[in-house]
Amino acid sequence: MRTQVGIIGAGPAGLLLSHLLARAGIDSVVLEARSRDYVERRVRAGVLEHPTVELLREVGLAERLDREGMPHDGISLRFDGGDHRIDFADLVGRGITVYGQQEVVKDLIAARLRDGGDLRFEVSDVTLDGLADAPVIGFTDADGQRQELRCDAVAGCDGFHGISRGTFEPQMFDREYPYAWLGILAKAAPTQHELAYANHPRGFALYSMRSPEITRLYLQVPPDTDAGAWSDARIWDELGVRLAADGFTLNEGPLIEKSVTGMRSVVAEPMRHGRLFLAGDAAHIVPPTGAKGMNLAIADVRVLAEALTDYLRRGDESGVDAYSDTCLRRVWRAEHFSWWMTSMLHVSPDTDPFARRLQLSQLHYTVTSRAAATSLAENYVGLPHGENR
Ligand code: RFL
Ligand code: PHB
Repeated sequence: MRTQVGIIGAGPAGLLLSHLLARAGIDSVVLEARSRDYVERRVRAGVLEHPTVELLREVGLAERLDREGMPHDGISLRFDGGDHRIDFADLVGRGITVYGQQEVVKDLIAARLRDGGDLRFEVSDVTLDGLADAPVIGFTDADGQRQELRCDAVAGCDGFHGISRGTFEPQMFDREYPYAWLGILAKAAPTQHELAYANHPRGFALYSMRSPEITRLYLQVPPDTDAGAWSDARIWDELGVRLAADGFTLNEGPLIEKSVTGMRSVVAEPMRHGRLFLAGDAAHIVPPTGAKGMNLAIADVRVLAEALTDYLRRGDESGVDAYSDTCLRRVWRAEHFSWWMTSMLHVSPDTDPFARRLQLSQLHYTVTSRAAATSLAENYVGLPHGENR
């Protein structure tokens, strides 16, 4: 088999890359380890930055997003018994959209299949060879047949636990945090329209949602927590305590999902090795506090699609040569923002009284200084694509 770009992984990065390349007349094949059903149900991110939404609109992927996505003009920071709104619309004139990652993935799969895209699910034993000049991807297809896919370039969009990054030795930068998030989806109508990030002496909590009927909530827990050890009643009690604010009520309901997510920051440099290009979680991880992971994956593949198009159409290598540096500037900005939000909002045994006073000072400053609030707002809604900072 032959294609121009072999894409490993059908998450937001791999699927969107395939769509953007197809629009530019470039062929690709997407190889995914899981089933279509699995990737369409995997519950993850929920916040789309403004530049992400604009891009999805520009490339014809926003029909359902514009109907079902929930535009938000702000968030609130809850601490010291007070609830403080950060008004994105007023501060930066842009907002975010709450729309589940699995909805983005469903829309992308539907669009690729409608356009005749080649998506192979349930492949296994993926191998990469010839990355210096003539890439060959080996894989076992869903019927158990061994296959070889020759291509001009490979996009490693296989997430944090994929195989692409392991084919070379990028320099790794990382931080682990002494906590994790216990996330739940509840069949309960949200009682407020916007997200609330709470810093409570007992730990962080986040109030989010997926639809007018579904609430999405998170609790900071110790890193080795077994989700099963938390009964539904204990989760609701703890959420009630940490999210408490004047006039706020928590609607309880049956839990549809319950899982624990580790928190880490990781960057691999460079994001390119010969004809292999890493994108999304395969190259970098952020803790979820800044809601940046999926948005970064999308920003990467926008840059990569343009670079590969110039290279494969006209032999112009300037874009592929600049790919890693271009992406890493945005990646490190998001790494900083996510680390900053995480450090400001979580309380752990490492948070000594000095660190606690610093957190509260930073929170008070952020909600009372227009300059500080604007900095949070412009990072949260997403810096414009193509701006290098
Ligand atoms: P993905 O989505 O992990 O997709 C990688 C795909 O590659 C497949 N794969 C392989 N396929 C073939 N062969 C192999 N050897 C393979 N190995 C792996 C996998 O099955 C998978 O389908 O990576 P991608 O596309 O880079 O997308 C990144 C995002 O998924 C991720 O950054 C976000 O979900 C992070 N994230 C959030 N991001 C946001 O922008 N906003 C948020 O609000 C937000 N909240 C979150 C989050 C992630 C969370 N979890 C569970 C990690 C909240 C949570 C709880
Ligand atoms: C979510 O709704 O899943 C969500 C929202 C904001 C975050 C992380 C996750 O920072």
